[in-house]
Amino acid sequence: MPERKEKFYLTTPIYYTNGLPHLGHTYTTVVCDTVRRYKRMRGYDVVMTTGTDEHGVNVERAAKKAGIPEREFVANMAEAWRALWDELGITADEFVRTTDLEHVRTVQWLFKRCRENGYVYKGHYTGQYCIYDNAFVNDAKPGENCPDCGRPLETLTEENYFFKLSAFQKPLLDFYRKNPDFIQPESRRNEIVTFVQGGLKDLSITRTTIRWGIPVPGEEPHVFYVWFDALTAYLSAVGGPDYEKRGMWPADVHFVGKDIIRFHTVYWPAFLMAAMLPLPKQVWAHGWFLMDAAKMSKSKGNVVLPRPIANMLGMDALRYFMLREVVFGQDGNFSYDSLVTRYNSDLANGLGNLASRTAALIEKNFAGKVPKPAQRQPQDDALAKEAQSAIGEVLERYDKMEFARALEAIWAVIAAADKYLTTEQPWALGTSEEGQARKATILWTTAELLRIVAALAHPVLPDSTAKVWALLGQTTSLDSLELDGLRWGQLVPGTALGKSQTLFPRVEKTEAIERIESMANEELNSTSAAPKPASAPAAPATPAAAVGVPAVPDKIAIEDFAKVEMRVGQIKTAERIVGADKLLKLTVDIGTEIRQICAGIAQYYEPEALIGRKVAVVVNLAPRKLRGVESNGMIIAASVGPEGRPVLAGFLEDVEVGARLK
Ligand code: ME8
Repeated sequence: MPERKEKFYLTTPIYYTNGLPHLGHTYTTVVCDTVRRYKRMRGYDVVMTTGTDEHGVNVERAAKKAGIPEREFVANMAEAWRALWDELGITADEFVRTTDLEHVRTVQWLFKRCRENGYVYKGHYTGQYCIYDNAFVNDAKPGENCPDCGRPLETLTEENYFFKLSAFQKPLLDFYRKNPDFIQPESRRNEIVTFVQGGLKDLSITRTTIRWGIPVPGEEPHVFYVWFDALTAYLSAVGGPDYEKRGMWPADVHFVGKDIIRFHTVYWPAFLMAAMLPLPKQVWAHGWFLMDAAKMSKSKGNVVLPRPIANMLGMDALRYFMLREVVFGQDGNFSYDSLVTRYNSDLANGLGNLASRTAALIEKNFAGKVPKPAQRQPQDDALAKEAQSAIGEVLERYDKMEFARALEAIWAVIAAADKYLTTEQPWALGTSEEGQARKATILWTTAELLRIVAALAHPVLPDSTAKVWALLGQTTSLDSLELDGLRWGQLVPGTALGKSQTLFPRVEKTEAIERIESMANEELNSTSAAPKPASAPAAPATPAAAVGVPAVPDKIAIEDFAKVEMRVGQIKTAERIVGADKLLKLTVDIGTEIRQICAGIAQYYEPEALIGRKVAVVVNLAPRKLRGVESNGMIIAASVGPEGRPVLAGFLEDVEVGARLK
């Protein structure tokens, strides 16, 4: 353990504000949060930064589309990101926004230093530019599509400031050689070394075609190009030009996805070298979370949202799954099926069951107080030895960012304890003095093992391990426990157990998946990536609501309205949906076909009373699932009163089924 509190500074990427977080962003952020918690438990003074990357063409466009000023657009988005992390229990110390004044000041300062040192010059650049990725695509020809996102490239010529990246080939290669751990994992390191060996072109770092960016002082209309701006956020979060005062820079580790490794391991150290500033110690690039073997992205429509999973199974379950299922650094597949399987087997039947069994036995046999162990037998010692040696192994695994291995080691101990209880059968021992003594030893041993498990798993499962900790009657905060002092044998006999509670209630797989999916559908349908417009009333204070206020500009053109196809429909059947008290499942004749549509009117309309009724139907909505039931359209209703009572829109004259509403 460090003698004086040593600092540890770690970061997630600064995420773009043209969308909201999905499982991929959650993964990097959870990893970072886990390491933050772990390092704290190792006695470090830790700072974790996350934040939002708010400049550039995409934001300019998205704000325009939403009909609100950029500044307001990004403020709402940043708030939505921050609120979601809070809701998910992510404990970042700094949330940096690239529109923060402190950040603006830092970018301008960094530029000045690079320029004063002779690494910046003015020139012209023509290239093929992907406005979605905010990057020129080297060697691309006009008319080609972006190799990353497949969108058409645009030819761009403009006066730019250039950064002399070419001057850093040798310094960078020297740096990689002297700091073999700088790029992780190893395979990525080789990739970058080869790339740099191939030669580096100077880099354009300003734009004149973009308005929404940090101005280059005295050089308007130049604004900084996204990477010079974004990467600097890591420095501005911990003091910017005054970084020495805060004492956190350089970063100990930047966690990133493999998509942005080059920016972090080539550009960023080169900018810092040019400015004569200390370089980060490590960049850790992890792989992709894939959904059905494809990278998750909103444009592919295969995004997984964290909130519905956290609501259904708890955030700890998601954290556990992400860190256990995937070897850190490699790609991994996500499926709801394996998530729920792991939840039931490792959490409900594994940790949860061991904790509740142990507590119940202590409750029953020792009036809820940790018993004093008596004479030990070899099998008790064997288990103790296994738990004690797991401590060393788990810490080593965490140190190497081998999260899956760390969890495997912890769960091996849980499995050993299960086996031990099954073999020793404390419940079958009588109440004789001898029986009680043996029971005391067995239950103290299991409880002590649980205490160690809770401490070791805490960085990954902060909530549930804190519950185990409290269950074991521990009154100190688990967050501040020093892992270096953790030893077998510290559980004090006589400690009164805390209140017993179910940590991970078992779930039925199909039902759980359906519920997660329907919550995800609801979230995706009710929220838009764009935040609320200027004219809308303030969003309610709940984070969920703050995230999802659809953008409604003041006025829309007639072409926008024409996109919505509404027709007169006639309800043929109506029934309630089991487990969804607000929804009715309807079949509706829309003239050309019979559609199944779910409507949130069950609390106000009896199904039977709806048969034959003519209603206004939006017929060209993309199908979606609500509570696992497919819905193919939307019935129009007024929303009345503060509780939003639905009142179906209807017609005073008889109208033909299928007639279009205009
Ligand atoms: O690139 N699997 O922001 P971004 C795993 N603003 N991780 C994923 C993922 C997936 N399917 N999808 C996204 C940017 N990520 C820039 C960064 S930093 C100075 C500027 C994670 O919003 C992963 O960490 O596109 C990836 O690097 C990051 O989100 C990209 O986030």
